Amino acid sequence: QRIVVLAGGIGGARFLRGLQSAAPEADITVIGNTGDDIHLFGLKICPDLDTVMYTLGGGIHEEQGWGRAGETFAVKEELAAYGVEPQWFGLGDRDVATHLVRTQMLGAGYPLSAVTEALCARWRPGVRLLPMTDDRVETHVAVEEGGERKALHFQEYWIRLRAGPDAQAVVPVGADQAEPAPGVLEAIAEADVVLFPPSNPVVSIGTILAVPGIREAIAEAGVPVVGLSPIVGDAPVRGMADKVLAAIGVRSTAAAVARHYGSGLLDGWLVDTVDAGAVDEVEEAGIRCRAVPLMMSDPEATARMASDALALAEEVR
Ligand code: GDP
Ligand code: FO1
Ligand code: CA
Repeated sequence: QRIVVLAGGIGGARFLRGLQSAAPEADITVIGNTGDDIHLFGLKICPDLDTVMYTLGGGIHEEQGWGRAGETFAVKEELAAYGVEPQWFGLGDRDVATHLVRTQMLGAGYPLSAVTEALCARWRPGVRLLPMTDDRVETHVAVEEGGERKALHFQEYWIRLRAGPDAQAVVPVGADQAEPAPGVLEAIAEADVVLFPPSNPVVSIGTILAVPGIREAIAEAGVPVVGLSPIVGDAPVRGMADKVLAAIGVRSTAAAVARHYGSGLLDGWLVDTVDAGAVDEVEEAGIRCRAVPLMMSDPEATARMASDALALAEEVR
């Protein structure tokens, strides 16, 4: 079975681990979000690709959900001693090696997709990990700070401001000019099922869908498209999905997120059992819906979520 998964960072990566254990024989292609990418200190950093690669490859800091296990921050401290900005970004020593290899290969002319494949040769994530695009896309968030409207890089909004101020707009800068990376459209066309893990609907999956051609390819693939809600009990399980959903005028409910994707894209949607009351609203929108436990509290619970998503895909096929 060929499964395509659109993934952000933590939510996507943890779900993928469950999917691998629920469907060990499946051939999984991950289309990763690169809108969170940032250039700092001359380095190209791809947080969501790295989160998927480290999580599936056994190098992730488990409790934190991002960055390397056993991380130290000598480089960050030395940079701070020079007084160079920004100091809000947690640049880990082990993680730096990944950014150095990536930046060096990009400088030598390799596209990000080839670089990601080279990094994965070490981590062996057990999936084919493709960036959504080889082109530069950076998500920016418009906020009002001190009476002034400014656009910040998503990482600055999330890490420095902890998503405190309301987001007035979210813009995947460069997405409209980007092309899907090699293999992305082919993987979608050859898929037996497409899954949306409980990743952020705006700055993870929304950004991937903003690359021209990807949304259309999914809608036209003619295979079940099933998603899992990242919103449980009218709030994100973690992160700032509520803030970025508000910026695009979508309420933070499991049903509102399903309707935002729409029946033109989604065939099936899983909500958590606490949101069982939302099932009718989702089905009225033309999307088959089931309520099942959606907390990725341990590997077994996560694997059950993946099985439930695959079962719903068979139901709507
Ligand atoms: P990020 O890039 O690291 O922010 O990760 P993703 O975009 O892949 O996923 C973030 C989303 O995952 C957030 O909106 C969370 O609400 C959601 N999430 C995290 N853990 C869980 C969980 O255990 N269950 C569900 N249903 N959603 C989760
Ligand atoms: N998240 C933080 O909250 N603080 C950090 O300093 C930080 C550094 C960082 C470095 C590399 C990386 O791959 C991820 C990192 N993250 C950090 C996580 C990242 O900001 C976000 O969780 C995702 O981009 C949100 O999708
Ligand atoms: Ca992300």
